[in-house]
Amino acid sequence: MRHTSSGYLLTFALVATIFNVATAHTNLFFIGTKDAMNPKGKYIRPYMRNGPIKDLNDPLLLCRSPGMDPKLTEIMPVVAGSEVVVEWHHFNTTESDNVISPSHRGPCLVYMAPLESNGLGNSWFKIYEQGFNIERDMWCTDIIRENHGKLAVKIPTQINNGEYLLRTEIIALHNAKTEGEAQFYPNCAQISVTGATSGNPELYPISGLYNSTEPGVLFNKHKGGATYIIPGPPVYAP
Ligand SMILES: [Cu+2]
Repeated sequence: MRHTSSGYLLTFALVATIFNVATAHTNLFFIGTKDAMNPKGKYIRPYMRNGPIKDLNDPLLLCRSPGMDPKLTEIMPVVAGSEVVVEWHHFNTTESDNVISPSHRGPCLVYMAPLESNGLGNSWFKIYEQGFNIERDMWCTDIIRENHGKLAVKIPTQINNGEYLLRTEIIALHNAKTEGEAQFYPNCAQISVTGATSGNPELYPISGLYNSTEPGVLFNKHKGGATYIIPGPPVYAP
């Protein structure tokens, strides 16, 4: 059977599109502690899709959630200074789930904001970041895949007690050499912190926090992870 070259191209594009849909993306499924994870979605703001946000002005960059009413989501009690464990998956929790496509390499970042802000305005501080590990030649995404989707994050002690949004974010850099093609995968959980000693972290907005041409967002993966600069403010570490 004879095909025109454009027919081949069309078929190739179609297959590539299906392949992408089937092998991309991720969402935060669980939050808990080292001892026990909570049921799927508990304490996590509802989400509709596992695809990325690419437009830095998209309001979904906040939490990738259609439901921004805090009352839709329960609030997980957390003691300051302890670790919460967050767990991403691609489609499901079977052994064969790849957490996120191996092609989707990049950093993980975690932020907190007082729940009463609902994440709007200057309300966020960064509590965790992991980019590229030179000794292990692994990005944070490689490490969470190795850990079956899990990442442990310490809640700071020098903050005020109260209710917070906990925003997890993966940035997939596989296409990020083109402006506007870095892929952001944010999710938000709701936590209530006790046992903190008070503190005064500097607060930043999510909208406008990243710039489409800064080196942590516009990045050619072939330069290698060792040169990578994680975007956003420094981790709050009093
Ligand atoms: Cu994807």
